Amino acid sequence: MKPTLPQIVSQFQIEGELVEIKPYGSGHINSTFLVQLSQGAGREQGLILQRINQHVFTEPEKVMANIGRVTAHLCQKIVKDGGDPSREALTFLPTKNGRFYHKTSSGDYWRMELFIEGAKTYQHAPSLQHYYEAAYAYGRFQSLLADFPVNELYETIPHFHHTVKRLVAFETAVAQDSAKRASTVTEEISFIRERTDMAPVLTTLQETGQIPLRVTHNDTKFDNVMIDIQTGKGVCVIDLDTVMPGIAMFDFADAVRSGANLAAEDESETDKVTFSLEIYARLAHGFLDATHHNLTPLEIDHLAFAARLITYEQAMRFLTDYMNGDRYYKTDHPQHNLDRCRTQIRLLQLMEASQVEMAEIIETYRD
Ligand code: ADP
Ligand code: GN1
Ligand code: MG
Repeated sequence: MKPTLPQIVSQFQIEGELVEIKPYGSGHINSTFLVQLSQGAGREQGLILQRINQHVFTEPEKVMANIGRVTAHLCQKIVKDGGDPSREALTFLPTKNGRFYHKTSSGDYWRMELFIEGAKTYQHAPSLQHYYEAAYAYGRFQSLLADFPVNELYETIPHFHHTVKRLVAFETAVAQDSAKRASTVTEEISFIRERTDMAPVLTTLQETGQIPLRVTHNDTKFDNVMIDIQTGKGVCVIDLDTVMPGIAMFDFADAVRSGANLAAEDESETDKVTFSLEIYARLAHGFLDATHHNLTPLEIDHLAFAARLITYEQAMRFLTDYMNGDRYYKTDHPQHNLDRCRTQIRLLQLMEASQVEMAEIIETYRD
C-alpha cells in the first residue's frame, strides 16, 4: 500500500506539528505540496514537499546528487557575498536516515525543502522591472556556477535541449501515430517541417567547440524564480531538476518564451498570444547585466535566435506528446497539449516578425 502524505512527511527531520498538506503550484512534471507545521507560540513553518516524476527523471538519485552539489556551490558563493543562503538557495531537509530524499516501499522518491517566505513566483509579473530582476537572477545563477566543473554533473535527461534529437522524436511520433491524432494536426506538422533548418544551429556550434558547455538550468520558465514581494528583486532560482551541462543561451531563451507572452501557455484562443518587445528588452537587459562578463561574443550573438529556437522546440515537444497520447506532460483535457503547441506556434510567428528588433535589443545591452 502507498504511504499517506503525513506518513511521508514524518520520514523527514522536521520540527513541529503537522497542520496541513495541500497541492501547490502549477508545474507540469512533479507533484508539489505545501506543508504547514506549527512550532508552538504561534510560530508556523512552511515546507515544500515534492514527488519526483520518475517517468521524466528515470534516475532520481542522480537528480538529487546534481542538486546537492550545485546548491552547496551556490551557498558558498552566497555566504561569501554576505547573502542569506536559506533564502537565496534551496535548502533540502534530511530524512531520518540522513538522505536528502525518501524512497517509499513502492519506489516513489520524495524530497522536502524550506518554503522561501516573503517571495513568490509569477506566471506574469506585475511590473516591467520584475522581468529585469527575474532574468538577472537566472543570469546570476549561471555566473555563480561558471567555475563549477561542468563534467562532474550527470545529464539527468539526456539531450534535453538537443533540438535535432527532438526533431527525430517528433518525426517518429508522426510516423508511429500511436494516438491516431496525426491526421488532425497536419498544419502544425507542416509548420514544424518548414523550419527544420533552425534545429541544428546551436547544437552544431556546441558540438564543434565554437561555444562551450556550461552549467545551465535548462528550465527557466518565468515562474521558476522566486521574486521578493517587498523589493521586487529575484531571490532564488528554483526547480533545479534539469541543472546539467547545457547551452547558456537556452536559459535566456526560455525566460523569453514564457515571460514575453502575456497569454497563458495553454490559452485556447491563439489570437490572445502576444510577444512583447518591451518585456523582451527587460529580460535581455537583466540577463546580460548578470552574464555579459562570462558569455563569449558568439554566445551573445545567438541569444535572440535562441528565443525563437526554444519556442520552436517547445511547439515540437507539445505536438510530439499530443501525437504520442499525452504521455509526458500533465494534461487536464484531451486538447491540452495541442492548445499548448498552438500558442507556441503563434508566439514563434510573432517573434519571427520582430526578429530584427530582437537582435538590435541584444546589441543595446551586450556591453
Ligand atoms: P515543477 O517542476 O512541477 O514546476 P517547482 O519546483 O517549480 O515544480 O515547484 C512548483 C511551485 O512550487 C513553484 O512554481 C513555486 O511557486 C513553488 N515552490 C517550489 N519550491 C519552493 C520553495 N522552496 N519555496 C516556496 N515556493 C516554492
Ligand atoms: C516543464 O516542470 P515545469 O512545468 O517547470 C518542462 C519544461 C517545459 C515546460 C513547458 C523537465 O517544466 O522543459 O519547457 O514544462 N520540464 C521538463 O511548460 O520537461
Ligand atoms: Mg516549475
